[in-house]
Amino acid sequence: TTNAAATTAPAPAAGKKITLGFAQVGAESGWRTANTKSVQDSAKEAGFDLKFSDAQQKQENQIKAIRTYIQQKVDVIAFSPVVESGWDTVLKEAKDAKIPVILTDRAVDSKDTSLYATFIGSDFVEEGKKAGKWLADKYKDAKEDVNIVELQGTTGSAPANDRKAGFAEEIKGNPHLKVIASQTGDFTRAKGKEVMQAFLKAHKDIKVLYAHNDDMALGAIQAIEAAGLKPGQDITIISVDAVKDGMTAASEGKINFIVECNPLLGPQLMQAVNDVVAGKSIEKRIVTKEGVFTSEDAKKVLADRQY
Ligand code: GZL
Repeated sequence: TTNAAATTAPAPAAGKKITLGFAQVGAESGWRTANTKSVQDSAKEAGFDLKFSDAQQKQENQIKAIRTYIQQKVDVIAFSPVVESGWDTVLKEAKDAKIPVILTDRAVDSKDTSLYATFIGSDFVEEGKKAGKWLADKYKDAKEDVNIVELQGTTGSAPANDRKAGFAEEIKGNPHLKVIASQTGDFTRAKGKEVMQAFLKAHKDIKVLYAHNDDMALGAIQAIEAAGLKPGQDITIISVDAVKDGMTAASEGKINFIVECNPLLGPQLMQAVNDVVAGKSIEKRIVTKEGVFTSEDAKKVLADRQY
């Protein structure tokens, strides 16, 4: 279902204070910072006791945090799985301990969907398709090859897998649109800059950069400018997230198209926590609403952006 992101967190549940254990991915990007703030602010507003951990993008740290929450007998566990695989064992431990689990932001590839109550987050394949469709439209009359380089998100993560697949799906109809290099920048500025430097050294004729998030695009822009090229002009740049710094670069014409990925999942998460604790049945999949922005669009909305 597509639910409009709830604007206010639910009122605190009557009686016992609900304890929520949240195992966050890390603090790798502007998007993650906004997502963490949304979870913390919404938990406070909902009157929940929030236990929060930062896994520094390591799966073993997230698994450790979930085990700690199980020992502490929290009411609900929520987390954003840093990668898609390897969760069944710890999710079964939570299920055996009768602690419901809510997935936010990223998905797991567990076949047993009884291991979690719901998955609240974006449709990353759709995001990749939006990016690919815009590029395919832009180059529908191309007469010669358009060389594309791709900065992938964290290897094995749902957003990296799905944004790559969705994009490839939309450009496959035009033989001139060629992805000549594709490598992970781990969703960070530093790595995005480093990999883009390598791309620029290896390829002289890059026309397009598709970055799976704004932070990698912003790092790549530093590399592109250091190479004496104009981002958004010599190299068309498409990115995902639409966080403040990305939208600022877009408003300056350095990023040409941004696909929004809404980090403000806090209110919907707290609503789901309340429903699960109250024993209500909830949708297995809650998709967040999000749009797209050209440079022109970004100029218009920049001042009003919440994150
Ligand atoms: C997407 C989220 C991704 C963002 C990145 O929902 O998991 O992780 O696109 C973040 O900025 O690091």
